[in-house]
Amino acid sequence: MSSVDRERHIVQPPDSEDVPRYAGFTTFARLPRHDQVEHVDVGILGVPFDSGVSFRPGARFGPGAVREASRLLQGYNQFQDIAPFAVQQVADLGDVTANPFDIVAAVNAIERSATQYMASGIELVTIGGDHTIALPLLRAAAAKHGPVALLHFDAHLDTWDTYFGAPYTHGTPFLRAHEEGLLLRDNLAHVGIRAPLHYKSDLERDRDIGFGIISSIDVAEMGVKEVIEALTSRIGNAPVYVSIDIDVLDPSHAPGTGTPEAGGLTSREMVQILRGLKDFNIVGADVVEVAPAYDWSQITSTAAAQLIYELISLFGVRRAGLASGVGPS
Ligand SMILES: [Mn+2]
Repeated sequence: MSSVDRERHIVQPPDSEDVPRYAGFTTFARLPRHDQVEHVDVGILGVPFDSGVSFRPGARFGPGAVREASRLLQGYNQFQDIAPFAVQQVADLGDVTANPFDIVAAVNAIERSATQYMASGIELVTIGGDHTIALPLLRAAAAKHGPVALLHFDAHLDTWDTYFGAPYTHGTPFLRAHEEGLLLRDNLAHVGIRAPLHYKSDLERDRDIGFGIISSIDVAEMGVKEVIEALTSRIGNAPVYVSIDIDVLDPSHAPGTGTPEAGGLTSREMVQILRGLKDFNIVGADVVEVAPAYDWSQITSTAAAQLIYELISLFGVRRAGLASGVGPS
């Protein structure tokens, strides 16, 4: 047991020297389930829902695929010098039951579930599901923290208004979130944007909401360090929700997704950017749009599992810092 485990017992994944990582029940990173622990600091929540997609369906199978790929993860993150499963109780909360035939009912169910978890003090990292689910997750975050900053990694803006008249889709969550007053105005950033748009006015609407854009080309030209600096100056200490659409990655790094776009980030760039967010006040996060039917050899779900591991590590770095009296700068 870790020395950081002060008063209560922290249940960690089984040691891979004792139980091979391909054996046993499948939870994220072989973590305990919610009902196997007394307390949860960071919860991994699945949302198998993809009724909001505009192109290839299949992200409803994302949580299962990402959990399966996450079996290979280990307990020590050398790049953050943190043992993310030892300094905090991380558990798999299972899946939200989201109605596949009624999007509004699904959105409300996700909101209810996330709100309860957050109210009980659990920091959520959610596995999608399509990007529709970011709206109810932002509602839950804003219910606890007030309007939040948003750091959004995606090939697409996701600030469109409607599709075929439908307001709740995977291309519209952040316009809805803005309309509902869930977002701060001056602390919104997209990273990795590159997809062709419907109209030039898509960019104007996006700018009116308050978003700044770091395109995938900007990432290549600026380099990761400069991207982190730009995000730090835009978001600062505001409570920030991090939403990662796996299609931010190039299709060579994430083929298993619903709306792939050429010219994206590498998984190395994406991991490196996340590692640079140590001083951010993250209040929740998701990784969405993994659609395993289009994946090859778990390329996409392996990347998604690693990104979730980095997010859990960020919570761990902050928690370890707070425990030792060294708060975020
Ligand atoms: Mn998206």
